[in-house]
Amino acid sequence: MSFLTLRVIAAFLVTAAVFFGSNSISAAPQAGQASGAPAVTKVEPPNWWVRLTPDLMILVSGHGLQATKVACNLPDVLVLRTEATQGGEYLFVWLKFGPQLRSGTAVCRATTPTGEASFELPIAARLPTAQRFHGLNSDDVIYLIMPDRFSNGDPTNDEPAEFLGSHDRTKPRAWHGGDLKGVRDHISYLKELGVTTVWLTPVVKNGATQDYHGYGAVDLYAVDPHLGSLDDYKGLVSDLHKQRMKLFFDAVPNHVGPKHPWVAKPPMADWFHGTADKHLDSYSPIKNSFYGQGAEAPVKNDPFEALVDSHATPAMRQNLTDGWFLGILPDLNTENPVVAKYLLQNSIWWIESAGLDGLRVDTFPYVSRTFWQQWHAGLRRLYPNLTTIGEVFHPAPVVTSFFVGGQKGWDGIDTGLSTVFDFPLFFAIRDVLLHSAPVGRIANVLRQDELYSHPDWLVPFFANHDVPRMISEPGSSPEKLLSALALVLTLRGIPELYYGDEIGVTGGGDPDNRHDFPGGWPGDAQNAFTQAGRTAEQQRILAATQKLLKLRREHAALRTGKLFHLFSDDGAYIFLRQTDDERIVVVFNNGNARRELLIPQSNTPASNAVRTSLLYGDAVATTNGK
Ligand SMILES: [Ca+2]
Ligand SMILES: [Ca+2]
Repeated sequence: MSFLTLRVIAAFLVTAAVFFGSNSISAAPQAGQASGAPAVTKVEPPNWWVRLTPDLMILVSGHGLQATKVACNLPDVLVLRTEATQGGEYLFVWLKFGPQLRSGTAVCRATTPTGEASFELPIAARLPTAQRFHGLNSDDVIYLIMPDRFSNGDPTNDEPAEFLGSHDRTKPRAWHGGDLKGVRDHISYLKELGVTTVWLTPVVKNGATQDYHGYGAVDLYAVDPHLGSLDDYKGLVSDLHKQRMKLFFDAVPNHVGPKHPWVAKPPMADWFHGTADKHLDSYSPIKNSFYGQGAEAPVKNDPFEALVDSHATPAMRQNLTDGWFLGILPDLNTENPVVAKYLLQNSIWWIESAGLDGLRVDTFPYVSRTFWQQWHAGLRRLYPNLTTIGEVFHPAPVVTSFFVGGQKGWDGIDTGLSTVFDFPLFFAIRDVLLHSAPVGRIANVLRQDELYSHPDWLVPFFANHDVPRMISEPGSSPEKLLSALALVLTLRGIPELYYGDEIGVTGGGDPDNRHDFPGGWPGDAQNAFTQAGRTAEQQRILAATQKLLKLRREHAALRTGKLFHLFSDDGAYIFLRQTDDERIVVVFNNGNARRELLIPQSNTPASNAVRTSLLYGDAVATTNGK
């Protein structure tokens, strides 16, 4: 039997403020376009693939597009029907593909009362799927990067011509110049660190000067020019795949940015839930006191209780699912089948374009479960192994598990979602390490694992881009950071780490938790990507992180072993992970002094162990088989 041990020096009370990290930005109306001869300005999707789907819906933007007839030149591209909206500023074209379809470019002509306009749809053969669309399992470790803040691989794209004034590294809410090439340039750093999967915050084109975070989309079919091009994105995935690593795309079907052209001119009257002038706010009307919570209790998480409650009225849920997030972000009407089709095709387009292994799904509970069921069914028909991880920002497993697929909720709906980020464990780890909460809180989260169809796919984490850096919380320390790291890397699931925590990057709440990675920019005072450039403290934290990741790689029990509680009280938690070949015990002491604990071995998976060897840490263990 091996023995692995962790220690923590001290614990103090702090308050963690957690909130979602999008910025407030106001809608700007688009200039009106005179009608006249028809013209096409945009085609969505811009291209497609042979034998991927039997049909396709195209959204053509422009003006004068009141087509009386649309026909395409390829014999196996059949126009089923069309619909012009907004006085001819949008034209929907539903295509059906014949069985003989070959790769090529379909040229489609729209005839209108004032003339003719054409658009092209390149249709390509699919790339081999063997090395793509694999999905994740507990052998993987996710590393979250906000690409604007990681590394500037291409200074020429720091301030694209259409976004003058957007770049300023001295301003925490401005674009800083990091990009896809910067991530690509540091794949060897990630490989040496020991993570397997990169999750990038959204790379789609954003519209406001403060949208460096990516959550204010204005074009769902383009890479933001600050970050690079679609070819840069495909190249990043290709380079990661060559290293047997994976890429996650951050999908946001709930909303777009206020500057999206649709907000001023929606393609359909009910494209959004409400309008820029009149809409609900996503904050629930449910007061804390409704479910017996203290009315004065600080709000630390999103209010999803009414969604889970089979007794709630539709009125109690509507603000959550139909309201504009933060009262600002335009909420897509995912009950409109045309919107749903657009969003499914958009996800397929990104997955197919880049060979993605999965999607992180933003603001999951804010979208109807019927939409998720259909969206996942559409994705799984093509990519059965794809992993989707939902963001459900809530501390209760009974709430987070409600949104995971593989099981039906009270509404009879299986959302199809692979798994969720383990926010209950996140809250427990932070409360234990930072607020002196009883360590038993960790076992209390784990005992509820059977609420999930696949607890082994849960994503334990202690930090992301929406919460203050662990190391900078009041009362925190490098030892607390390392304890949090060790817990998420040894408990069950697919762990997620947040860029920079491996070297102890500091920072408070958003946007202070999104500092530039030191050394990511030419001329940076230090380069923490290299050992020579790291401070002694950064090197110490990095070496410990690498060591823990290496142990996880080398010991299947830490990845796939069954987890047993051996001991739990206010100050310590001891668990064992077991496979057929090994047993590893993890000892977590949240006190500032050594403890001696006597753990009965009888009738536990440790029952006949007579020898231990230390894998990590500085505890001493002796066993006598009893
Ligand atoms: Ca750049
Ligand atoms: Ca919504």
